Amino acid sequence: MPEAVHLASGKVREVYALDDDRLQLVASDRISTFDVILPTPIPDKGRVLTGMSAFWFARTRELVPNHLLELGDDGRTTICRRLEMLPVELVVRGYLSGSGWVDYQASGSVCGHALPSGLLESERLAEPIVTPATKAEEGHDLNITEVEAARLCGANAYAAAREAAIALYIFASDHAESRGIILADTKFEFGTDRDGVVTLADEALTPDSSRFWPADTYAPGGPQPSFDKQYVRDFCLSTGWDRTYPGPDVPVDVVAGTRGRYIDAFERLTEIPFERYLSDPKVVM
Ligand code: PZK
Repeated sequence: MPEAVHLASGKVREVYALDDDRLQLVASDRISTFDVILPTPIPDKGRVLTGMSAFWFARTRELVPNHLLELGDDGRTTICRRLEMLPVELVVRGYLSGSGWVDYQASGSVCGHALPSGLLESERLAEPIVTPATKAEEGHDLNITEVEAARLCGANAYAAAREAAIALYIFASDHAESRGIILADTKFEFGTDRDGVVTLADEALTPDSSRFWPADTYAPGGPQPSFDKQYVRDFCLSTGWDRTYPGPDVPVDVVAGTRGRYIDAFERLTEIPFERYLSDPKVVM
């Protein structure tokens, strides 16, 4: 293998260039809660997310072109096509939660989408909306309107990305719902390839880029528990932690419970035993 050149670090992932055309994304086992990386990793979390993302890329490749080329044998490495990234991310929201709920309460709309009055927190929307955001290097992404996003990306590229994002959300949320998981919202990043084709990139439809809620306890009118992170969030808050850096060390039982939730999400969504993924990551493709 030629030397991989480190390009960028995310909070929980690293990007390396393999050559002019290919990148390598490596997912760590780090976990963030309330936007703080905890000192204790969750074993196999990076593999779960890498495998889940590759599963969706493989199943949606006819719907939307994507950057996936190969998975590494370590299960945490994605080899992908190098694209020209669009300067915005696209969040598709099927439910009213997070910053969408905050903005709706303040203004009755979310990123320029006027919504009916009287909606509850976590309520399902009549149809999914696309709420773009600019990618902030540090701190929080800034929500923008679709008009602003079209100006930043070019109208044609933005239109293609928004249609792709909605199609992906409908496909994945239908699939997840049939397996007992609500995909409340999810963030996509797109790029253009050498021919100008808008192409799905980054990781997609994972718990780190989405809100996954257990369907069996769904109850609009308040916040919903996160399918994967709720144990670790509840533990962190139970220590009296003030949500600033550094977070608390996580005890072994909370680590094990959280790891189990990630693996449960993987197995429910893919219908592939996680042990099979570990012995051959390409089984998801
Ligand atoms: C690209 N990031 C975000 C930051 C990460 C990921 N296919 C691509 N082509 C060109 N650039 C990127 C991609 C992808 N995916 C994505 N940075 C560059 C990012 C930090 C860690 F894993």
